[in-house]
Amino acid sequence: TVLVIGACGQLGSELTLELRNMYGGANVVAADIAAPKQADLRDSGPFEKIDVLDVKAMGELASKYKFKQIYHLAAVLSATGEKNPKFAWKLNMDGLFNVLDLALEQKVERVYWPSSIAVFGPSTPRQNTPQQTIMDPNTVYGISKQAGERWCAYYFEKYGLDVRSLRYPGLIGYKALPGGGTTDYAVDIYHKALEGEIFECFLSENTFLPMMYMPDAIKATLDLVHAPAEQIKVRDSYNLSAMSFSPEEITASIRKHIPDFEIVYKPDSRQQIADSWPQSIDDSTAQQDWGWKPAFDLDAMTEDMLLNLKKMKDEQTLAHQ
Ligand code: VAH
Repeated sequence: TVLVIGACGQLGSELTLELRNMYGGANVVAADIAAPKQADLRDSGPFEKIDVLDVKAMGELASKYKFKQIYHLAAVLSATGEKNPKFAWKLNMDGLFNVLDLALEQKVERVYWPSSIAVFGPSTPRQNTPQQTIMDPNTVYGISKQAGERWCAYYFEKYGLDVRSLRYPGLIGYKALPGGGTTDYAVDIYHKALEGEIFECFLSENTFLPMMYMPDAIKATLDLVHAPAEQIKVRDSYNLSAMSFSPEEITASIRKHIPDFEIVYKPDSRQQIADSWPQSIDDSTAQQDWGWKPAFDLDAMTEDMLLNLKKMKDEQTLAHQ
């Protein structure tokens, strides 16, 4: 059985659905602090309401199902974390410790835990950021991801736990709305463009950030988890990349489909977070070690996002009639 913690989140909901396609719905347990709202997630397999900080409940869950793999995706993201630093640190770190210790106890074969480009900071080289480089994150989220990477490497080296990790760029998907990320303007922009609304962008027009379309992020995650252990040379977290773009560039891409789409730029506190992150990532180590190769560039993502968002909205309209 496979456990996905944080299964209702932006990444978790899509990863759970893909894992259920691969392993069968009944073999993938979705766990989160609140029940799923998405019908396909709710109706495709078992759900367990749980707080990853509740050690007792986590132990009972593991005894009930005997997990072979655990994907631990529950975390507070960058922007939200800055509003509640101590809670963000507690959830992100104690949640990880609970999962790592549980995995050791239950002899779980594989643990997956996401890191982020947020582990890099203002002194990190911002172009083609290397796999090994200076890391001075200045968000609680980034600090928790940097510390989390060190602990994952420690549990591998000291206890032999096969835990694997990717430093995701900003992730863009159409199924679940994101929660509190600095890159999430790039999801909201598609919804507003489709609704014919003017989009207020909280980053300035030339803010370049590493980004990835959700299908590529899901493929990278499953390719990494399923790669033979001897191919995995990086045990803190792999740099991962697909594209980099600015609000100006995603706007131009959208206008190829919706010519009169309008955007206004109103940078807020998230601008400082974005300015502390890399503008492009060198993921050659992931390419060499386990054959990573993205499929979607900006225009391919825009086309697929608008097509699927429109389909979802039409279905929702039909359902409400
Ligand atoms: C965030 N979407 O913005 C997340 C991600 C690289 C960004 O870590 O916090």
